[in-house]
Amino acid sequence: MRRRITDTSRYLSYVLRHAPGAIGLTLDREGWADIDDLIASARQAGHTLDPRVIRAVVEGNDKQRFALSVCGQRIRAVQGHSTDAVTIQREPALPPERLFHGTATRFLDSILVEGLRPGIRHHVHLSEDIAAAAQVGQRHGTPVVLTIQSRQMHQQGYAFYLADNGVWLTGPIPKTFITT
Ligand code: HQG
Repeated sequence: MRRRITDTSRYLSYVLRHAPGAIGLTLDREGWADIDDLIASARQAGHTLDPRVIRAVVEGNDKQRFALSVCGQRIRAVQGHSTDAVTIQREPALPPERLFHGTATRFLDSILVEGLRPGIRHHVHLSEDIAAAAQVGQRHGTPVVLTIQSRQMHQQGYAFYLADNGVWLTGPIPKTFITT
């Protein structure tokens, strides 16, 4: 079961965040997909999804990456999108004094010149705690955690959003707000 949960979680991340069109799935602007449509589109693309496994992925996910609608008929990724099909409307939020961004040492030179960029995603992702940021960085190589002066940015007009799973989101971060 664990293996199926991991596989399904990866697959859902791919189609719900990045490439719904790859399986002919339509998401609304808020990122929601009808679960029956999702299962049917996946099947046509040669991938079998089990509704019980989908539910287990949503409920058991370590990072709460996905959410079900109140009626239980729809599913979405709560953050991390790159697809242009989705623009989740979020209320701007007041960030804490500092937030943390985990990255890899090999990106440092570039980041300290260019600042942090969202890359293919819609936002730069930030964590409230250093350990969580270090785990994010580890995905890319030897991790390093950068400190972001988030309250100062906010005071200067930069918008911040808090995703339902506690990940902070913002736009590009100029280097002046970043310390190693
Ligand atoms: C780096 C995971 C060079 C940036 C995590 C990062 C997160 C630059 C990489 C979520 C740069 C992009 C997002 C610059 C940024 N020069 N490198 N100017 N600006 N970078 O995966 O933040 O497990 O798109 O530091 O938990 O690593 O998928 O972003 O290393 O919340 O749910 O470019 O993905 O969530 O990598 O991760 P990513 P991320 P899930």
